[in-house]
Amino acid sequence: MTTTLPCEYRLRQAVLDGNASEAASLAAEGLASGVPPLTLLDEGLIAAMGEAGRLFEAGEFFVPELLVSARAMKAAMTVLEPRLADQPRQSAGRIAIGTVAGDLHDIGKNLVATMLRGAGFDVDDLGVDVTPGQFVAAARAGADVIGISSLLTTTMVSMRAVVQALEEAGLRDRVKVMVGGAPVTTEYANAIGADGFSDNAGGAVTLARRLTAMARPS
Ligand code: B1M
Repeated sequence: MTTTLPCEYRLRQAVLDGNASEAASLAAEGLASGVPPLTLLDEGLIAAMGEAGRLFEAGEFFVPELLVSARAMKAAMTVLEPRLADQPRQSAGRIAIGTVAGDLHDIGKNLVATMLRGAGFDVDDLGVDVTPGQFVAAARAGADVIGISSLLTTTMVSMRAVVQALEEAGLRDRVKVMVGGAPVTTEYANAIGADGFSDNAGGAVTLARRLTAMARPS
């Protein structure tokens, strides 16, 4: 008798193998067979990227392997995204989010943006390698919350420059700042004068709701 492994486990393996078409098909198969999109995300995609990071640290994966795994994760995300964001639309607030200057990691930031959209926020995705001036421009354009992501210990220091640039532009009283990314901690967020930190996309939504309520007191 042959047993088929659960879809989320096969999805995790497809991402680790860097097989983008297989990852997209398994995401679709999982949804069609009733696996919740968040299970496919957490136990398939996020688990795979965690393992890819472990293998990279152990010297078993190199940058090309990380890149093909990231590409496979993105292919599966295109399938999952509409299901993660298919809730009723009523603007919960405006958020501009980006990966800090010098940093090109965007998978976590994209995931946070998707979950925020799903929760009803208007999200302005500024992309990667975003300068303090670009964050300031987004705040001037009406964002209630500025979201900054950083995955590198060498780039997380630039988050402080964003908070300072908002202060210098006279916008800090009006706009809230939330930060996240693997090396970031609550202590670090407090130290640079941010208003909040989350270590995952679901928590980022809860935090964004709280900060928006503070930015728009009734
Ligand atoms: Co990079 N990389 N990488 N990499 N990479 C890390 C981050 C690393 C930890 C790997 C390792 O050594 N174990 C390491 C950093 C070490 C450090 O700083 N201490 C590292 C390194 C060293 C590098 C390079 C310098 C490698 C090199 O070139 N020698 C280079 C830097 C390039 C640059 O940015 N300038 C580099 C490049 C790359 C790739 C391009 C190959 C690729 C990125 C592809 C892409 O993003 N388009 C890549 C990848 C894939 C990784 C790992 C393996 C996975 C990152 C990821 O996508 N995780 C990563 C190892 C790891 O993290 N385990 C690693 C999945 C994602 C869902 O999680 O991003 O943490 P995460 O997001 C989470 C939370 O953090 C949170 O919610 C998300 C969802 O739960 N969150 C927020 C994130 N942003 C948030 C914002 C919020 C709130 C919550 O509010 C605004």
